[in-house]
Amino acid sequence: MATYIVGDIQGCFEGLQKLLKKVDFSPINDHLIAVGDLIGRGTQPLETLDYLYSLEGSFDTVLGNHDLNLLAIYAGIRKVKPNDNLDILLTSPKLKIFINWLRCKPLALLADQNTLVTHAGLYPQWSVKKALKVSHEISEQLQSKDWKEFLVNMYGNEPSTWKKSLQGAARFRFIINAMTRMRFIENHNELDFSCKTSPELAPDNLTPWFNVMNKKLKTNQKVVFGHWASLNGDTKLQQFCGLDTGYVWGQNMTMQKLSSGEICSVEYQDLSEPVDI
Ligand SMILES: [Mn+2]
Repeated sequence: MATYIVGDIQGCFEGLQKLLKKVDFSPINDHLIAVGDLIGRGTQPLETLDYLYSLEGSFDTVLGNHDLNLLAIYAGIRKVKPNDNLDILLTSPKLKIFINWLRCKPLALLADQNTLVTHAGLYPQWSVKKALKVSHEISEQLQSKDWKEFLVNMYGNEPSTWKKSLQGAARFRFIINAMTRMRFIENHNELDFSCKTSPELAPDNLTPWFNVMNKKLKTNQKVVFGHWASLNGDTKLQQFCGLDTGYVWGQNMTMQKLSSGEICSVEYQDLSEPVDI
């Protein structure tokens, strides 16, 4: 039995299948964990959710910004954009099943005792335990009967800094932003959402979240995350493993075997291009 953690799938079902085949994934014996953004921009969101849902107890995921966006579209809060490529999913009779299934997924989970999985990463002022605790606060809201009203207040970039005293919509918004949208930190603890480049190309005042000292993270703990395609998985630090390698942008889809840390990738193949025979 092996556990694999897969980077952003973003509705790229063919890529996911190629990757699972490459590691000889067995839904009966193995376990798959996703870093979120199961759908979003890729052309096969329905096939992707259908397959992952069918894995039942062999699959876990955290929620990414695109997954939350789907919930917001379903709730009537967000309008669907053409490049979301969600039409086929939004008109599926199975949509409600997938929505209720996603509402039960957390923002953070433990893949093993020392490995935290979140979509964007771990806010430098939080311990692993704290991330799990605040993730639970959001799950309570997403699973409540008022979940649609809750999502109305999800969008926005403020507050940019965590305070224990944050309450209500501001508190929830910060938690969701830190877990699903974070890349760079400014002035030690402020979330920045303006920059999406690789760290090398970023302005000097911005620091990747994993390069900000986290005094609460123990040396034997690891964080596995996605979301940041232009980082291409390269944190240069053993403790932080980025798995979004931009498959939906024509690059690679990447998976890590949890027990060994071994990385496996497949390259994007444009299915609309003619194949040489
Ligand atoms: Mn994302």
